[in-house]
Amino acid sequence: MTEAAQTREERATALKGLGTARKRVEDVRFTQGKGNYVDDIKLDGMLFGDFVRSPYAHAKVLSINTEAATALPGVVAVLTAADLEPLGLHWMPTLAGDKQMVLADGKVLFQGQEVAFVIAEDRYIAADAVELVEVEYEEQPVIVDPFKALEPDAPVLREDIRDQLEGAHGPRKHNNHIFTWEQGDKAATEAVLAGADVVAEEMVYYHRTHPCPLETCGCVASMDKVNGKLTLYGTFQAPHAVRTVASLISGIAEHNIRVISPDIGGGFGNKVGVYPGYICSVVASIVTGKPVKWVEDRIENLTSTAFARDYWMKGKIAATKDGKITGLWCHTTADHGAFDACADPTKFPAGFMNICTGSYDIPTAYLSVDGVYTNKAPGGVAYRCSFRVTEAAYFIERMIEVLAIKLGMDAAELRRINFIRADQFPYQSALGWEYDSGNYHAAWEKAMKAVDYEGLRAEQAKRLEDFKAGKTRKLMGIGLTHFTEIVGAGPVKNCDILGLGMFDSCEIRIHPTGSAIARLGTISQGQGHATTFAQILASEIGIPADDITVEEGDTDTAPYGLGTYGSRSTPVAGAATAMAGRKIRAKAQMIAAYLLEVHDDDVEFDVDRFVVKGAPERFKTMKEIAFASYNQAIPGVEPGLEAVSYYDPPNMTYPFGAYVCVVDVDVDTGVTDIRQFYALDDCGTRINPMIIEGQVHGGLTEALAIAMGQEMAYDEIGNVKTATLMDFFWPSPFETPNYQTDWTTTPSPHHPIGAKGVGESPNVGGVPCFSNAVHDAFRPFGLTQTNMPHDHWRVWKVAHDLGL
Ligand code: PCD
Repeated sequence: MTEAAQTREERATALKGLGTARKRVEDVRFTQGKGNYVDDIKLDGMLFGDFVRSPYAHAKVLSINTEAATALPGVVAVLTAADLEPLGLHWMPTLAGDKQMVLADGKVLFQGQEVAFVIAEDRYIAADAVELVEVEYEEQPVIVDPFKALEPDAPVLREDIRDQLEGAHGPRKHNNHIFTWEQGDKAATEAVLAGADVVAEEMVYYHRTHPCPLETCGCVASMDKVNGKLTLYGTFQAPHAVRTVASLISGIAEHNIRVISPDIGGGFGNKVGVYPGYICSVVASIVTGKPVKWVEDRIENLTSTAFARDYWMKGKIAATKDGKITGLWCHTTADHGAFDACADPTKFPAGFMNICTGSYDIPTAYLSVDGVYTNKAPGGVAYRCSFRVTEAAYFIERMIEVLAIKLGMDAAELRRINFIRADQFPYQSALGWEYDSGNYHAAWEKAMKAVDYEGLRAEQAKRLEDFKAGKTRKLMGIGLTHFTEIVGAGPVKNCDILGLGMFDSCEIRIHPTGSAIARLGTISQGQGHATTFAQILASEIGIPADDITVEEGDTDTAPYGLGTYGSRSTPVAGAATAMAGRKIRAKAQMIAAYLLEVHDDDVEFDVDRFVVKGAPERFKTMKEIAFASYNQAIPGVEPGLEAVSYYDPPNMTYPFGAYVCVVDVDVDTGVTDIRQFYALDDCGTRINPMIIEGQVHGGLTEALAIAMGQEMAYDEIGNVKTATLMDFFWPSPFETPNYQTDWTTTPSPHHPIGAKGVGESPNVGGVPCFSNAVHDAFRPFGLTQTNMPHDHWRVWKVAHDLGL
């Protein structure tokens, strides 16, 4: 069909723009095994690095003997802290303003800590040489419990900062204390608690877990000594930030460093931070003059890279006797492990934990967080959550349930009467956020109707009767959650990492024949950015998504950006994409008007062209305009059609959702069967419904993992008990239930296309929903709170302890 014969709808469909379930362009290579991951990179003469790691959680390092290892044929060098010290690289700064040993400097502070780095001709020789390095340790008392860490006579973990009373986030009150962070009005909240009709109080623990991406962390460092250029390929979620940090700590000028994130096999926050492996690979490449590859194995990934959660959240929630919440109080003890390497914006040492008032109109609130050192791995990343939002959502959604129990109320009704109303947006929360938009009541009613909530409760009551009559040994639980996320860090005035403001970027070049390339400061790890960002542009500039290449992850070509995590790509880089598109469109409008010999204001954009107002037969398509821009552009106007946008969002976006989970719990075996899971998500304008559905499925499955079995467990001397996938629960299709997905659409008022993030939402809402379902099954027998993960043993134990 010729272009002229197409209807307006046909032209719009051909663009595959916003709202289209466009197939993922990335999957052509992924499904054929043609992805290009770090471990696929093979450079001439490349060497391999491998770590000697500490078997102890806390020990002095008395000596390191590398002789036998160095003597092994094929071994090129063995690096220890003593080798890095002259370069000032035996310690490195962390993202949280602390510092971390790159290689053990006199002592080790967690099991799996990096002690020496072996460089060899191949991976296997390196592994053999690791075994030959002899390290003499002297064991020290181990602390795995953050409360014990703060006891007056607790052993001092961080000798390097002993008696330093000032930390990166204010005063330290103990040698194992990192910071105190306070938000809200303490006195007012305490007054509300003191005068309330009802106060429910609970300790809510969100256990330590790990993002555990399918592909572990790794890099290839290649120092070209002739040209003075360092190329660093790696599994980086924030390639530009890595370049800047690499320049600052190595002294190599930033223009001489090129960082490339190739395809990444899942990030989930694990690949935001900087690890000793990167530093050691760079040093090794500089020392040997050859490229050096380092790729972790699974045990290394689980035991030494960024963990998630480990928050002890003590809560008090006050309400009137008919259930109107009047105040919320929370004190969190945050176990940050041996070094404070949490990846949070600088001003937020406990991330966005202050979103813990959730979806509710809570007039008065107070939050304090104490960060504590223990003998565990450092990290503290937002595992599919925007900087501790998952902890916050779990906390408030458990506290709502606890309050419902105390009030003897239905938990759905308690939520309903406390939701922020649609007419209250933009809503100012008691802990300092301005929620951009929402319609919680509408989402909730839709969810309740979809699952036939009343019907479920009736069925549950009948089941309970049968249970009590001895006719069944299975209880039924109904889990509810209404969550509010905060994603899209963030306004530069509030959010920075190491002083780098958290804006993001997009640069577009339209080629003469009307196709285009867009480059962004973000980096996909499986999310499908090459598919969705092209869709945003297609709708903005009228060029089919199929004709737009989206490129990310090469700092030599992409505009500076802060990377992909915290569901920030759509809210920030997605906005930059739309804004850059609008710049293109503005210039295209001038060119079209010039070519059509009318005033700029007399043409209007229509899907894929500019038409003369009132004369639709007179138009110039974007294809024609693109060509003209390289040829007969307006006299005095520079040729070409390019634009760049660096977008500093005015606010974050606040996606939300209403989830319901139905579980059958076998009290004799502790086996849980997720019968139904309904997830309604509102992420504002939806770019690609199919990708959103995939994101929700993935996030819910990670939520299932966390709530029902996944944990980083330590014994009392700091041994990691879950260091392999035999012990660390990773759900397969066998354990994964069916998900019913649904949506409402409440656009963000400040985002150019009204979109909010969605990638993390299902994890943030999913964890409390699964957990609430298990708790709900036992509610009639007096259970108010039990710790996740709800694996079979723990569930059986709850039933057993309740005398069932
Ligand atoms: N979207 C649409 N629409 C809307 C929104 C969104 O469509 N409205 C889509 C987009 O475009 C993309 C996705 O979806 O594609 C997502 O998005 P977002 O939300 O914005 O996000 P981003 O930024 O992109 O990403 C991030 C996220 C996160 S954060 C995480 S964890 C995870 C998620 O993402 N990760 C991952 N998802 C995923 N997927 C995959 N496949 N892989 C991975 O790795 Mo963090 O903080 O890092 O923890």
